[in-house]
Amino acid sequence: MNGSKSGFRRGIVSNYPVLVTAPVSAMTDNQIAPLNYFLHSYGPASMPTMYLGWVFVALLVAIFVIISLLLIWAVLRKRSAEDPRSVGREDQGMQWIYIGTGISTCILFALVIYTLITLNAISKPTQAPALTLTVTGYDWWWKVEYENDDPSRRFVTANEIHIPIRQPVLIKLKSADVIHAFWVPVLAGKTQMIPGLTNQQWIEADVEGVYLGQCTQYCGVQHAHMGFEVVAQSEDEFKIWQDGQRRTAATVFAVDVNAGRKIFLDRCAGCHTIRGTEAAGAHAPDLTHLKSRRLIAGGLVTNTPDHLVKWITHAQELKPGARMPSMVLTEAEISALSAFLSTLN
Ligand code: HEC
Ligand SMILES: [Cu+2]
Repeated sequence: MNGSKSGFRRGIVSNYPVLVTAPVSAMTDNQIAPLNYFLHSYGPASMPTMYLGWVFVALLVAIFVIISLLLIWAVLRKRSAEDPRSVGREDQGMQWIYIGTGISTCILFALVIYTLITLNAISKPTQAPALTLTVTGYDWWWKVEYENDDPSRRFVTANEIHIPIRQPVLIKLKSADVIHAFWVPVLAGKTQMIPGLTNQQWIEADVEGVYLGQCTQYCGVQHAHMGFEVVAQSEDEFKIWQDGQRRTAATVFAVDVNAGRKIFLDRCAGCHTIRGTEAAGAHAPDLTHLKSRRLIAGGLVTNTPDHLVKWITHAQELKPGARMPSMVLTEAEISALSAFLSTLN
C-alpha cells in the first residue's frame, strides 16, 4: 500500500490543474493564488479589509524607515567623550518626547477610527442576501444546507458551496462537534463555528471562479484536511446547478447498479444519505450528487473514480482518524459499488 499511497499523493498534485477546466492563461488570480488575500480580494466583504491591511503596512513601514533614519543620524552625530565640545546631560530634550508621543497617538487614533469604519462597512451587506445557507462543521468536513421558505426546495450537499456572483449570501455557521472556523480568504474574514451557537457571516464574489476555503480553528488531527471550495457562478449557471442539486438521485436500473445500491444500503447508509433512496444517515456527507463535486474528503483528493475507490477502501490511510472506516470490500463489491456511485450525478 505504501507505494501506491505515495503515488496517490503525487496524483493529487498532478491531477489538480486538469480539473480546472479553463486553460492556465485564462485562469483568474483566484485560482492561481487562492490564499493570497493580502494582494487579492474578490468581494465587498473582503475588499475594505484588504485596503485596511495596505494602509497599515504602508504606514508602519514609513514609521519604521523614519525612526531608523533618525536613529542612524543620531548615532553618526554622536561626539566622542574626549571631544571638548561634548556636553553632559541636557534638560531641553523633553519637548521632542512630547512631539513624538503626540504624533504616535494621532496616528494610532486615526488607525483605530479607520479600523472601526472598515468593520462597520463589512458587518452587513448593502442589499438583502439573495441566498441563505447553513454550514455545519464536522470533524473533518462541511455540511452545506441551502435554505428555502418552501421545504421541498431545500437541499443538502457537502464541502462545495455554489453561489451566484455579485449577490450577497448569508451563511449561518454551526458546529456538530468541536470549534471550527469558516474562512474563504479572498472573500471574507474568519468566523468561528461554536457548538450550540449559530454565528453569521456573509460573502459575495465579484468574479466567477473557484475560491478555496479552509477551517482555521485547530479541530483535531485532520484539521489541515478540512477544506472546501466556493464556486462562484453566473446567475444562470447557479440556477442550473441548484435545480440539479434539488433533484433526488436518479434511479438507474442495471444489474451492477442494483447490486451496488444494495451494498450501499447495507454498508454505508448508516452514515450517508442519498436522497431518493432509503439511505438517510446523518453523520457523513450527503452523497446524492456526489459526482457533481470536484474534490472529496474535505479537499484531500480530486473526485475521480479511482480516487473514490481508494478513499472508500483506504480512508484511514489517506486521512488517518477520519470518521469513516476503511471499508473491507471484495473486488466484485467494489465494481458494483463504483457502478452505483457513478450514477450519482
Ligand atoms: C461510520 C460512518 C461511515 C460509513 C459506514 C461510511 N462512511 Fe463514507 N464518510 C463518512 C464520513 C464521516 C465522511 C467524511 C470524512 C472526511 O472527509 O473527513 C465520509 C466520506 C465519504 C465520501 C467522500 C464524500 C465527500 O464529498 O467528501 C464518500 C464518497 C464516501 N464516504 C463513501 C462511502 C461509502 C461508499 C461507504 C460504504 C461502502 C461509506 N462511505 C461508509 C462516514 C462513513
Ligand atoms: Cu475544523
